[in-house]
Amino acid sequence: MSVLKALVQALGSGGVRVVDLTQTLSEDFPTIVLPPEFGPSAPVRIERISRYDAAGPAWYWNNLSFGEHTGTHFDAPAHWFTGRDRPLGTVDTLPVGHMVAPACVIDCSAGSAADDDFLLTREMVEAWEAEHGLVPDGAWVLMRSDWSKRTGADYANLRDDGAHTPGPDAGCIRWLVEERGILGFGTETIGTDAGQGGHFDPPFPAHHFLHGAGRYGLQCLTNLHLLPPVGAVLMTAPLKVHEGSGSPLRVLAMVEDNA
Ligand code: 23J
Ligand code: MN
Repeated sequence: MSVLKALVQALGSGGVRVVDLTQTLSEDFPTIVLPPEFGPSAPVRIERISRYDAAGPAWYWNNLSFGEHTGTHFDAPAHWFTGRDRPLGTVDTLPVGHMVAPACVIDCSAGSAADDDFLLTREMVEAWEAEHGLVPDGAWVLMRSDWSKRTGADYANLRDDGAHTPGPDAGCIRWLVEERGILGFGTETIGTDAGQGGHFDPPFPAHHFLHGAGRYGLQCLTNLHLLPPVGAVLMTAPLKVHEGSGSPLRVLAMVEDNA
């Protein structure tokens, strides 16, 4: 049987399920907060045009506005200075073949529950590999922190000295990019970098190394606890915005029940 016929059949029978890894884009979902000397991201705004009323008796629609890096969103290589000269580095030019790719899920939920500043290290990924096999070339690595289960101020977790959220350390993300050839790195938190990543060397190492190598980021993911450590396939198509550095998107995972 053809691969696509088999897939359609498995989707119909429930052998393959589609899991939504996307947070609802709403006005109260937290937006990244940078130090005040930097330009701020606009928040999400959903402005009613009409809803079966005088402004439109038979139709409902809204005007949307938001920063490119709001809600569950995609970071393109051009987002960071290290990726500024990458060919096909903006969301309108990305190779669409990269938008369907396998995912490895590393469970950091226990460490993240014990320490808001938990850092994923190369050694932890190597321990994961000893159990599940090497991270394959061209895969997403998703850091499960269960951060998506937090609500309100606990999600951004801002203190006087900035955000306190988990992420990869510099050596880990560099190694994943250079030695494992990952397609990208995804988190449940507001950044692909830890909340304190601006103080790392180099600053924001996930942005630095991923985008410098033409790789991608995903942030504000949810439902990572529903994915197996290996075997899920992600569909990640950002909006085709002219020269966009990233965009909110729907992130879907296909998961095989008896994988
Ligand atoms: C701009 C500046 C620093 C960071 C970010 C954006 C993000 O985390 C993002 O959403 O890409 S760290
Ligand atoms: Mn971003």
